[in-house]
This record gives sequence, C-alpha cells and structure tokens, in this order.
Amino acid sequence: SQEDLEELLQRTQLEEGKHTGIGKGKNLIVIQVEALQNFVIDLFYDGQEITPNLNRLIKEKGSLYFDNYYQQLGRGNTSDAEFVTNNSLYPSMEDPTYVQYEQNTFYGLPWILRDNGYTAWVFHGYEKDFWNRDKAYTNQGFQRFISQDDFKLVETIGFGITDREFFKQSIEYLKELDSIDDKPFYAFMITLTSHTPFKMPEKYHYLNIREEHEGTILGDYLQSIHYVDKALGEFLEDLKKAGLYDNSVIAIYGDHFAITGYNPQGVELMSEFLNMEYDINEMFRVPLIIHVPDVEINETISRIGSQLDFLPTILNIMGYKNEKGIMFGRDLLNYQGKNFVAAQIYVFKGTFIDDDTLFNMSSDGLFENSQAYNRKTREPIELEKVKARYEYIVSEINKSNYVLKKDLIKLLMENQGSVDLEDLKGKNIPDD
Ligand code: GP9
Repeated sequence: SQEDLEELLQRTQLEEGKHTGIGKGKNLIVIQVEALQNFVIDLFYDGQEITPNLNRLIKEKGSLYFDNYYQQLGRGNTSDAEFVTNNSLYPSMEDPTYVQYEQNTFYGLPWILRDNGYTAWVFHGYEKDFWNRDKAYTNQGFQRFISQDDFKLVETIGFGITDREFFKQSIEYLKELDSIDDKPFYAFMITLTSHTPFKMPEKYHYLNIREEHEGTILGDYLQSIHYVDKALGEFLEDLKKAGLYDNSVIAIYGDHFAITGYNPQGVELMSEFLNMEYDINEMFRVPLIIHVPDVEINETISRIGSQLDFLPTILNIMGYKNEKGIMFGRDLLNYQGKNFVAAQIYVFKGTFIDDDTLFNMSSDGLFENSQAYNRKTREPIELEKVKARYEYIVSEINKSNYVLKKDLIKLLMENQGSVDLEDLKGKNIPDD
C-alpha cells in the first residue's frame, strides 16, 4: 500500500547515532567469502586454530564482529548474497535475481558511494558470465568487473584461480583503482576456493584431521576454510604493504552455508561435532567482521541480523545516506526495534529466526501445522504468540517482491522519490 511505501522510504532515511560516519572518506573493501560459516570462528580443532587470521582481525582495534549474522539467499545462491548485501532487498524465489531483474534500476551500495565521489569495482576470479554477473553488474552500479579474463591462471583449485592468487593479483588492480582521480574507492571482492566439495590438493592439507573426519565433508571443509583464512591473512598484509590498509574500511562475511541441510550425513556429522542439533540457527549463520582504521572501538554485536542489514549498517559507518532507493534492512548499530531473519531457501516461506524465536513454516504452507521454539532453550512456543510476527515477515518479503516486479526504484528515481501506487495497478504484474 501507499502507507507501506511511505514507511519504507522513512526506514531508508537512517537515523544518526552510534558509530555514524567513523569510516567517512575512507576506501571500502568488502570481501564476500565463499561458504564461510560462523562456527569456524575461534574454533580450535585438536588444538589447531582454524581461522587464526580472522580471529586476529576480530580482536584488533577498530573491529566490529557480528556473531548472530545470517545468510539471505533465494534462487541465485552466491549471487544472491552479493545482491542482498549491496541492495538490502530480498532475493527472488523464481529465478536468480541477477537474471530475472538484470534490467531493473537499482540504487545500492555502488551507486550510493559513486554519488559520494567513489569509484566502484567488483572482483571475482571465475568466468564473467556465471550467474549473469557481467550483465547484472552494470545496473548494480559497478564501473568495472575484474573477472577471470583479467587474472593469470597460474594456480587453480576447483572452479578456478586460487584465492591466494586472486588476492595477490588483485593488489595491482587495487593500486590502479586507488590512483583514479584522487577518489576513494569501493572494491567488492568475491572469493572462490572454499566452494563445495571442499577438496584441496594434498599440499594444502595444513591440518591434522582425525580419522573419523578424514575424507568427510567436515574434514574437507576445515582444510579448505583454513587455507582461505591463510590467503586472507596474506592479503591483509599485502594491503598494509601497499599502503591501503590504514585508509580502508574492510568488511568480510560469508556468503552462505557450506554444510547444508540437503546433505543428511553432513547434518548428522555436524550435530555430533558441535554437540547440538545442527539446524538452520547454526547452518545459516555466517560471520560479519567490519574493520575501521584509526578508531578506538572493538565490539562483538550479538543482536540478530542478516545480509539484508548490511547496506544500512555500512552506510551508517561510512556516513552516507541512501537518498534515492529503498532498503528493507536495518542498521544493526542503531535500530532500536526487534530485528529478524526471514529464511527463504531450504525452508518454507515464512520461516524466521529472531533473538528469541525459531519458527519453522510447515511444508504444506499451513501456519497451524508449523512449529515455533524458544531459540535458546528449544522449548515449544504457542503458535498464536508468533502469528503476528510471521504475518509481518511474509508481508515484508511480498513488499520487496513488489519493488522488484514493478521496478519501483526506477519510478522513484524518475519521480524524485514520490510514486502513487494506484497508478501502477494492473500494470504488467500481480499486486501481491
Ligand atoms: C562461482 C561462485 C560459486 O562464480 O560464485 O557460486 P555458488 O555455486 O556458490 O552459488
């Protein structure tokens, strides 16, 4: 409704508050790490630290670590994590958003930073047309895509160039980007090596894996993510050497789960390993770390959030406003209300997680057959108690779909932020 639109436009106008503008004028490097789950953070496996470099970064002055942060995928997997992170809109459940809405107008992070004097490039070492990235990136606002064609494939694992080489060779491109017209830059970097099935060449088996985990998805994943952590650690050092570290805000997060519910043996293994039921509460959780140079802060933020909340959160830190678009997410540092994660894949529409509740929508689509639990104790909760919340969450997803289907951001931008939704009725799409 028109009221919903007004509320969303209001929501998009972030309130100033905690940490507003602490990254202003700095470069922004956002690294989306393939299949990085949160359970590996601070994990010691038989005394071996799985992610020493990420753990060190979390403890560094200037770091914020979000430990209850969740994936928000639709049909486009990794590319949806990118899309949601940059746009704060829900992904489509019909087709990959980068395909279905390639031609839409967007006003997400690359555009907002460009309007504030930045240059925005995107880096990924695989074939440029995978997930339709090469076409979709234009309307996302990226000015250049450094893809497989721009790297020397001196070493490959699985899909392609190793993360170590990807980062090493990217330094030269970052220097080039940094030299453009004295402008700050936004670099969005997407890694590759820790892609399922996580098989690493023998020489990169740095960890001693117990016999019971040898050759299992868990054992292979730990080897693979440990390698990625090493590559990330080297990259952070290389950024320092290139003089970029002290002038860049760096955000690192996982795109999505590695050991998924589609793999029952993996779930069993994880439940045993973590000594708790490995359900979506853990399966969908990915870390988010944001490091801001030159500030005396260090915090772990445990309130719940998802990739939908990245854009408002980073805009607050960078000190820029979204003056033309629509964001569904919340600034995790300043929003006072109760936040939630609306899960869309693997589960049924309406499934959500919030600070207290885990709600599993029934596969037959009937609310009364669903299940709700206390997120911490796993005691069942009366369905009536979560009904209003469930309905609100479904309406949020529907509103976001409407924005995409009507290409509403285009209309808003053409009409200086005011659109009469009555005028759109019956045009091209259903009004759900
Ligand atoms: C390929 C990579 C993998 O370019 O991003 O995507 P995924 O299969 O994880 O969605």
